[in-house]
Amino acid sequence: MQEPAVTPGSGDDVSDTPTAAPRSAPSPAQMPQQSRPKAPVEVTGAQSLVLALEAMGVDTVFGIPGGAILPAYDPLLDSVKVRHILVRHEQGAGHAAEGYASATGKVGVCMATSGPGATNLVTAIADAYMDSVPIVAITGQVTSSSIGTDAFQEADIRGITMPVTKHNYLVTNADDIPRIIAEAFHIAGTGRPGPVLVDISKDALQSRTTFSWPPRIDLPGYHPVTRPHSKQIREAARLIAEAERPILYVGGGVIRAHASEELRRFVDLTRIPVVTTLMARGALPDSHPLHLGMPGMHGSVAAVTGLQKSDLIIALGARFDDRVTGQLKSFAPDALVIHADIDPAEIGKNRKADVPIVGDCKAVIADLIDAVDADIDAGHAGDYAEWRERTSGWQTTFPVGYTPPGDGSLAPQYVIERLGALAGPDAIYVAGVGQHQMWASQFVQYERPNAWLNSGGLGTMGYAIPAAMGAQVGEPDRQVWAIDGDGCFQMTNQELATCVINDIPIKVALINNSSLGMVRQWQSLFYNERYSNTDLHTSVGGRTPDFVKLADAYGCVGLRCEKPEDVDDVIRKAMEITDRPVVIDFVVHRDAMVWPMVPAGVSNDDILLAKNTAPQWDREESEALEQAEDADHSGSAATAPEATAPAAAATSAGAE
Ligand SMILES: Cc1ncc(C[n+]2csc(CCOP(=O)(O)OP(=O)(O)O)c2C)c(N)n1
Ligand SMILES: [Mg+2]
Repeated sequence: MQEPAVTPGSGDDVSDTPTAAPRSAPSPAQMPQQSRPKAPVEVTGAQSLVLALEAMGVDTVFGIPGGAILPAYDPLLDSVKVRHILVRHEQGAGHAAEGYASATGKVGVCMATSGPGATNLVTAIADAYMDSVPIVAITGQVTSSSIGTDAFQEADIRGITMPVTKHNYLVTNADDIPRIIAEAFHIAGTGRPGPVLVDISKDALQSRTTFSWPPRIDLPGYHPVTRPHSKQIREAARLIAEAERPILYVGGGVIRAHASEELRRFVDLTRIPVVTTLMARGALPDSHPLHLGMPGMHGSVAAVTGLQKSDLIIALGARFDDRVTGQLKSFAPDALVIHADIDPAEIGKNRKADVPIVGDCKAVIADLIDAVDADIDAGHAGDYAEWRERTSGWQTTFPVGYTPPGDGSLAPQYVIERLGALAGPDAIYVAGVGQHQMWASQFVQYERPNAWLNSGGLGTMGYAIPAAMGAQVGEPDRQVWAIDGDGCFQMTNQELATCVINDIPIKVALINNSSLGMVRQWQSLFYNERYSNTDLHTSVGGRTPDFVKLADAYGCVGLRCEKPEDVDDVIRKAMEITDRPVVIDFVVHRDAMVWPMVPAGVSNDDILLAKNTAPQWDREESEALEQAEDADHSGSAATAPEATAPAAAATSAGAE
C-alpha cells in the first residue's frame, strides 16, 4: 500500500474554525476558498475526510467508533489538529456538538458508526433541527455494494434523518469527500443554521483518492437571502412610527445571527418594550429596563400580556411557537405583525405577517435602525410613553416569584436564583427539560447571548450533561453549569465519565425533586393529583441512585445540599473545584410548581399566577383591557379558568 503523501494534521495551513457568524468573519461558505490551497495528494477516502475537517478548521469531534466508520478513526489518531473526544453514547456526541456550537457560534461535529451508532444520533440531530443549531454529523455506512441488503449494522440513516436535517448526503465515491464536507459546513452554518448529515460508505473511506483543497462547492439551489428588502424595511418603519403599543418579540434567530448588539441599539433608539423567548434569553440583557422577560406558557405576566395587548408585534427570528402563542386564534388579537426571519418558510406559518421581511436578523435590525432613525429625523417618531407605563406597571405588580416552602425545606427556585447570582453572567448555564429548565430560564439573570443553552423546540430530556460538556470544550475558560433534573440526569449522566477522562470540569446543579416534576405538575393540575409513573425515588422513599455516590464513582466530586442556609456555601465550594466535574445533589421540595402558567391550548389572556389564581387587574387596567378585547373573545384576564383549563389542556396537548 502506498504511503500517503500528506499526513492529516501535519500541515500548517489551517484557517479559522468554521463559524456560523458573525457575518464579518469568514463564513463556512468562504472557508474552503480562504484556506491556503493544498496541492493534490494521493490518500485514502478516510485520510481525505480528516484532511477536509482540518482544512475546515475543525478542532473537536465527539463520537464513538465502530465497524463502518473504523477506517476514519485510523487517520484521526494522527491528527494533531482535530481532537476526538470519545463519548459514552452517540446521543451524547450529538448534544455535545450542539453545546459546542451554541456556546461558540461555530459548527459542531459528531461522528458515529452505521446502524445503531447512527440511529443513536437521531434525537440530537432532531434537537439541532428544531433549535437551528449548526452541526455536521458524520456516519459510517456499510459498503456500497451491500447497501439495501439488510447488511450487518445497516440503517438508512439518510432516510431516517431526512425530515430532521437541513440537508444530508450519502457518499459512496471517495473523490467527493472534500467537496461534500465543505458543502456540509456551508449549509449547516449559513442561512438558518441546522444539522447536516454526511453518511460515508466504508468502501469510500477505504479506497484511494486524490485530496486537493479548496474543493469547488456546487450548490446551485442554495442561496439564503440575508439582506432584507428595503421596501419592506421602510414599510416596517412606517408601522413602527404609527403604532401605539408596539412590542419586540425576540427569538433565537437573534442569537444565532449574533445580532444582540444591533438589538440593543434598536431598543435604545425606539424605546419599545421587549420580550425574549426561551431560545433568546440573553439576546437583550435581563437588566435592561425595557425587558419584560420571557413570553409563553411559563412567561412573565408582563411579557405574555404585553404581546397579548400590543397593536404591533415586531417578531425578530421568532416563529410564533405554540408554547408562545397559546391558543393561536386568540393570540394578540389587535396586533399587526412585522415578521423578520432568515427562513421564508417561517413567515406566515402560524400567524399572518402584515410586513414579511426575509433576511438575517443582524442585517434586518441594522437596516431598521437606519430607517427608524431617518423617520425620527423627519419628525415621525412613535410615542409609546403611555404603553411603557402599562408594561412596566405589569412588571411591578406581577413579578416572577415564588413562595418558599413553609417546612424549612429547599425551594428549587431559590437554589437556581442563588446559583445565577454567585456564578454570574459570564458563566454558561445549560438546562435539561422540565420544571428546572423553566426555573433556570426565569431565575437566572442572563446578560449576554450564548450564556443560556437549552433544548427548546424538541424538549429533549438528557440534553444538559452532554451539551454542557460540549460547551465547556468550546469555552474552556468559562464556568459551565448544567442545571439538570433528577429524571433528565439519569438519561445521559454517563458522559460524566467522558468529562472526567478528558479534563472537562463541568459543574452540575441537580434539582432533585424525586420526580418527573413537570409531568407531575400537570398531573397535579389536570389529572386530579393522580401521580401515575412520575415518582423517581431519588430522594423521597430512598435514593436510587444516590447521586453523590454516583458522582464519586465517576471520579467527580459529589456534594449534597438539603437546607436553604447551606446553598451559598455548597455553590462556592463547587466553584473552587476546577480540576474535575462537580455534582451537587440539591434535594428540593417536590411540590414546587412553575408559575406563571398558561395551560396548553388556552388563551394567553387566561394566564395563571398560581393554582386557580389569575392576576387581579386594577380597575383602570381592566377597563383598558376590556376595551382592547376582541368582540368574539369571551375569556377575561380577571377570571380564573379553573373550569376550562383542564379540559382544554387534556385535549389539546399531551403531557410534556
Ligand atoms: C426524552 C424525553 N422523554 C420524555 C419527556 C417528557 N417529559 C418532559 S419534562 C419530564 C420530566 C423531567 O423530569 P426531571 O428531569 O426530573 O425534571 P423536573 O421537571 O423534575 O425538574 C418528562 C418526562 C421529554 N421531554 N423528553
Ligand atoms: Mg425531577
